[in-house]
Amino acid sequence: MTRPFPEKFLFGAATAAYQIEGAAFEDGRTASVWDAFTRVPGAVVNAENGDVACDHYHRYPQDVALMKQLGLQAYRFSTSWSRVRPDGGAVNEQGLDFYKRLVDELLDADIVPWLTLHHWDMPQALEERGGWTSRAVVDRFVEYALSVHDALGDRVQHWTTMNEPWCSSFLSYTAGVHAPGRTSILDGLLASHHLLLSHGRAVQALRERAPGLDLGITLNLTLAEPADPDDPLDVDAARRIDGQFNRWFLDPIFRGAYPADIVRDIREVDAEAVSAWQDAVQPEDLDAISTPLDALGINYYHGEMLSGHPQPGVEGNPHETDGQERPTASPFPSHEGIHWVERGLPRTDMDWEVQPEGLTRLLVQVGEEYAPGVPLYVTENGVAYDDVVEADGTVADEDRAGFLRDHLAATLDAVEQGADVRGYFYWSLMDNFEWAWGYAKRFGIVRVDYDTQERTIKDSGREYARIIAARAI
Ligand code: IFM
Repeated sequence: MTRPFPEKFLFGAATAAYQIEGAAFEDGRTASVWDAFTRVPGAVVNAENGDVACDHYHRYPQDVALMKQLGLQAYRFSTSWSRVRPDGGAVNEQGLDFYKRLVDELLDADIVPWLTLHHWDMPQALEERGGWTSRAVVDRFVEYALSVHDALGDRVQHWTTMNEPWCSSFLSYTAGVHAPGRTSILDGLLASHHLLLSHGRAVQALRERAPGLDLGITLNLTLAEPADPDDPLDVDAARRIDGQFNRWFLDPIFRGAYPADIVRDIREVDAEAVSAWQDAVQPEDLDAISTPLDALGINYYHGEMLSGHPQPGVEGNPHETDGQERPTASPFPSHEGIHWVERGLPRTDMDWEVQPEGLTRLLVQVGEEYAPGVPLYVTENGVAYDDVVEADGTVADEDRAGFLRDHLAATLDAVEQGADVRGYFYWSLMDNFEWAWGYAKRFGIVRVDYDTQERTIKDSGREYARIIAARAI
């Protein structure tokens, strides 16, 4: 029996500027934090970088044609701050022209452009002035947002301020796993606050200028479950991960306050950092951060099971990457006594568990507890597997096709349980630069041969095209 999707449900795919564009120093673009970080020895597998990536900057017409061939209704992409405002300074018209050409191409193909302003690639010049730990960056971000709106506001309806601020704060400034590679609890806390404040201020500025836009943010969320719901230590471990990963962002955005239990936990670890962070949070900041939204994007890759008891044979956690050879730290300021449990689920090439029903529960819970009345979108969900290219050039990735089907079905389950989910974007349209992993991990439904830049639609892409055409699973 096939199950239909709601009439207006949007099927799309997602990418991000640094991961696909290449042309890193063309037409006026200058370095972003990722151009700098990829030059740090041991930061990225095989010392790879996004200088060329998928060469999308030059090949975007071909890529939009592929989207059309797949039947995609929407395309989620990000603009590069360093292209639009090199070094965080004056507007670079040549940089904006690229996005005008891309959006025109999408609209000509009847594909809805879904624009993200920050997918982690802040100009390096701003990082050298403090980066996200500096309050001054908030005004720079709002200026940047408005200049992108100047160029595209007449043609783009859906605007996302930030992609996954947990990654651009704690993974980047506390764990040192992502650019700029700092390992400080205070820096992570400050970065998270300034990312959220920039989000809120940008929403206010864009809404004041153009009241009809759809404005939102994309958060990466997890489903943190205690191994034994009757064991207080397990319950507490799950509370702490849910708090540091999900609620640290959901609470200020939807409730206007940081979660007090997590502030208390982090104070136990680093009281000075918490005091300095509290000094940086001004009373009116939370009003801006909790400005009402038109959409919430949720990125879901996996859930996790936590325990307060040591788990022999289980090391690390699914939020760290072992792609790096340089020193890194835990992204969770309060991590002592938290243990991840091996529960026997299948795993991806990133070593992440495959748990589609977790997506259903997450969507229903977040919709009910945080965002009643706010449309939800799955803005990323996808999987890296080690693809095999057949002699005829095809990629028979039945594992990825299965992952896609199962997660689309899980999304539909959430809709049927009352969650207001309006769309799904597969990550990613094409194989690309997977941050600390370089090109070693392939998430695409389109294969990219990085030697020739040839694109090949994988079997998973064909499966997605069939589902989109049928609007049913
Ligand atoms: O590639 C990333 C993307 O940039 C942000 N979300 C997770 C993806 C897979 O790791």
